[in-house]
Amino acid sequence: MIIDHTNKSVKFKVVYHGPALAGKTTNVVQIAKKRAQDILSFDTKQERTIVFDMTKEVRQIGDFTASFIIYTVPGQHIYSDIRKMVMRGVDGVVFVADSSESKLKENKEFIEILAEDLKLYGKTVEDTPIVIQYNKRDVEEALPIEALEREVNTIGKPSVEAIAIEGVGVEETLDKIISEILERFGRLLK
Ligand SMILES: Nc1nc2c(ncn2[C@@H]2O[C@H](COP(=O)(O)OP(=O)(O)OP(=O)(O)O)[C@@H](O)[C@H]2O)c(=O)[nH]1
Ligand SMILES: [Mg+2]
Repeated sequence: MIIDHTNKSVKFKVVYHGPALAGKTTNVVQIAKKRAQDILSFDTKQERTIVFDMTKEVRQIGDFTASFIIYTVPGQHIYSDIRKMVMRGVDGVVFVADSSESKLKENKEFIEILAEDLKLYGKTVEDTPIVIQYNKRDVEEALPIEALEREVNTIGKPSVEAIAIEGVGVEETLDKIISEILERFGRLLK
């Protein structure tokens, strides 16, 4: 978080985390597209993220202009150093889970990885605004939400259903993480 009193602005860093191919980049592309914004992407020829993607959302909150700089991490394990680097200074996390039954193990593993990545910077899952997005609700092998809540959301965070490729749930997820971040920010100011 960066607060600039002179310009009455505050900047927050939002990171889309989660396993490879879950749909993190798809979310950020949809967000950028809706705002007719450019997206800064670093990916391989197969469109796998190797560094991060980045876009931003700006909202007026009272006197303050709040900017939310949005990043994705690469989900592939070979890029774990980059993933950790992107997590530096994070204010809020969207954990994108793939709803497919075959991805359950990976989702669960990644919840642990998220906890470790936060710990690197002295943060905890409990104290960090986190929203879980159950993406790919359209696939045939999508697990019921109750099963995902029980198996993946072991950290008891708010969750949103999505079909990011169609833009479904993308804005709702972003709104949710922004409100979680602002709520925490409000508490810090008290
Ligand atoms: N069926 C379906 N496919 C989706 C959905 N969202 C994303 N995809 C597809 O899933 C694949 C991976 O999406 P990405 O957004 O690149 O995944 P990522 O999480 O950024 O992956 P990494 O960068 O490797 O970590 C792409 O082929 C997307 O088109 C969805 O809601 N439903
Ligand atoms: Mg990606």
